[in-house]
Amino acid sequence: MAKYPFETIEPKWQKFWEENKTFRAAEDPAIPKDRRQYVLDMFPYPSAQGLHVGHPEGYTATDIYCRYLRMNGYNVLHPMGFDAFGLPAENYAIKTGTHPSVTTAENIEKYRKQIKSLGFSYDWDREVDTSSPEFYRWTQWIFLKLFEMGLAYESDTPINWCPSCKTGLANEEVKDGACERCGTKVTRKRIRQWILKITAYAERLLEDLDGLDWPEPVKLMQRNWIGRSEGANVVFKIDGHPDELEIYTTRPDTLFGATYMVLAPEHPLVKKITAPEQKAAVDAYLEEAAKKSDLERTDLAKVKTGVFSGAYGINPVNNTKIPIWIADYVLISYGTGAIMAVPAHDERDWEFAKTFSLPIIQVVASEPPAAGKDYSRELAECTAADGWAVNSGQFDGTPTAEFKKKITDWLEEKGIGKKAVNYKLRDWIFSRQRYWGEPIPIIHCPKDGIVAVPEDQLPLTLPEVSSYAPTGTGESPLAGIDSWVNTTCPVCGGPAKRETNTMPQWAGSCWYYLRYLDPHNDKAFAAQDKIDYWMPVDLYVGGTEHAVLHLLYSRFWHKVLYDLKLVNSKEPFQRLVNQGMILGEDNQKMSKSRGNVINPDDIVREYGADSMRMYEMFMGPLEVSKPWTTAGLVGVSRFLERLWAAGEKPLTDEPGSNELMKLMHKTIKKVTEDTATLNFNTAISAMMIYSNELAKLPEIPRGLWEPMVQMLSAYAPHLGEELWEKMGNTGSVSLSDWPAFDEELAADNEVTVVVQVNGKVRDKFTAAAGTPREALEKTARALPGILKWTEGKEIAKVIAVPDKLVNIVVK
Ligand code: ANZ
Repeated sequence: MAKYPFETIEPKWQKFWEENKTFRAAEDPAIPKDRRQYVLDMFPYPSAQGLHVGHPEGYTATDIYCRYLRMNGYNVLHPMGFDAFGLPAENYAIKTGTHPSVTTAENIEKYRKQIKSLGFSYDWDREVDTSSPEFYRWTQWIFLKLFEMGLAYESDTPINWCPSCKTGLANEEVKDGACERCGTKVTRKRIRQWILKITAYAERLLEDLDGLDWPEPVKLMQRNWIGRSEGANVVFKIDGHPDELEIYTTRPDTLFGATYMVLAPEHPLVKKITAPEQKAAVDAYLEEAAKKSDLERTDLAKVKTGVFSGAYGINPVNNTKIPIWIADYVLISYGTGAIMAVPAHDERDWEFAKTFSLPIIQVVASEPPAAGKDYSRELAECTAADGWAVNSGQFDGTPTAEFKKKITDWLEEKGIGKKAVNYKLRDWIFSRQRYWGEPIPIIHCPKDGIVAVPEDQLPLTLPEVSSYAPTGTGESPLAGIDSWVNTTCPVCGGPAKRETNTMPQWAGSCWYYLRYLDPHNDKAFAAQDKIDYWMPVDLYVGGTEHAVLHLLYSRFWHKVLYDLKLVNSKEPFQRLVNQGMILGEDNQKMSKSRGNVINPDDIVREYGADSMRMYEMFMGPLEVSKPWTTAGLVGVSRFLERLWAAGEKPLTDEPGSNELMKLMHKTIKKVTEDTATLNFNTAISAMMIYSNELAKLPEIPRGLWEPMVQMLSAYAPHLGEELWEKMGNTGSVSLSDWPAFDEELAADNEVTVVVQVNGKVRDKFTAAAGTPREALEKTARALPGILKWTEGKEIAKVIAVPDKLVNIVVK
């Protein structure tokens, strides 16, 4: 078989597309809104390692889809860029002294080349680099809008601190108590921070999830992260004290079971109500608690600690005096920072009561209370489930849900309580004490306080520094550059100092999808008409790792821009698809230490970009994780070789047999529907079956060959272009119309063909009814689920029963 010359074809067409700007997107007003599609990839962080096989997976999927849409008359926006601020470049700078901008530029160059070598149809004129001043000028501008709206504020708070990266971390960046990046145990450090008030948007971030076409697990993760909880705030009097103590509870129905109360160590009442004889013990406890992270404090498995304040609260439902304790399992940052403790029905309170021998009173029973039944005995274990009230005075027998409502109404009537909603979501710690990020455009003036850098002075560019190493004092390396730090106040003109913290790595990706719309605009982050033309993003494809970070932060920024009437949609990404992970041949996650990493460059060099693209799409459904198999890759590459060979055959103007005509219409229908729904693997199988039939002919009817080449061009665009040209066409196949099919001819349905190895069912595939034996056999043999069983074995016999099954007998 003639070797398929991808080495010459692929660069040839890449050059053609680049020179002709084939995939430039323009805002043609004649194309109606529903014929415009904005298809977005999660842009890469340009690391020193270069692209990994996971990148081409999502990028190929969107590329096929975009090519399909264009050929169907859609105006498609499909851009690419680089998320270029971040720690690796900075850490490398600390080691080698190379400026992060130098390393970043080199890495971007490498990524761009790699991405281009895969033949994706991006509009490269729209490329963005979040670390370029032209880009981050607008990141800073949006920050100033947040500041003007009171959504960016300074606060001296204890934050998560990574002692190794020497920087503050957002809650989202802490995994199991350790720094997400380096794995070092996170500690608490009180430093001055810039914080974004994402909590002001909690309700809307939650509500608007409903209207999004996103994978349910991602929505669920966001819902849990936002963590809406409904309950009541209840006011307790403090015995012999003028102050009152307000608590938050989700179980106001358990008020009769409150046997003590707890204040968070940081609660302002601690100092006021602590009895003199308890002061020494309380002070010692506060000091210990300050050293722990929220995670350590709330860990259920940890031994509960606490100290008695010496004061008593008065339970409003029965006027019982209950002791007020101070304990670090109550967080100051949630609810009111104080609780009523109901050990019978709350696990944490149960542990605490057991530790400190506090009373436990059951107030919920698992069945309606029977007359005469005794509920005064101590429970054997804590039960959090709903049930019926007991030991609750006139409310006995009331079901939990009803009781919650009743008691809340009662509290509201008395003016000692009210309905309350709380969120787990915390405000976003937005400053980093590092160099390679956007400088925060703020000036500190001794007279005027915190002042915004005037917009016309943006971008506020990063100055050169001699050392990139973090100072570890809680200040960024920028703090060491006097000439940059010392400035004048824009309000009074007096001497003032610049903010030296930088923004976190998430800042640029919060809005990059908007910059693609108008990347060279120096008057606005994007022109309004361009935003109106394209937004929201119709399809966003990327990995699942961004479920709560990037995808929540960008939704928040987008809503702020929406409130400022700067964007036209409430949500940035209407539809989200998560690609599955590509595993190593050993079914394990690819990693250097396992030595199972596949380098896309090697594959492109050896088999060509089209084989790489086709194979990654043929491996299985886009959303599932699947292992790499070299045999599978070779199979796909042979398929492309056969197509190439078929393309060398003479074309005839004869129409071809009725049978083939029918198969053509069925194939077009299948490929059309599967491509539109991102079911690329099954579309590829259909093309394989059809083209194998065509390849058997001595001369191929033009009318049968042409649609094959067109459909192929979405998947294997270089080969598609070359075959199109060989047919005598001029111009790009990607500008031709997607082939149409005749419903009637395509009708006759598909069948599921079961594939057995030695009589055991191992896989199945769908094929057009009537697909001949040899075609079934070929498809069956190439299935990844079958190769597993046949590789390295001798195939003794293959039995194919059309429309039913293929049985492969191996020795
Ligand atoms: C009494 C009670 C009885 C509670 C019961 C639970 C079960 P979510 O669902 O997470 O919102 N709580 C309130 N504020 C707290 C704080 N700052 N730190 C730690 N715990 C706090 O949980 C709300 C429940 O967590 C509240 O309801 C309160 O305990 C506790 F059978 O009040 B509950």
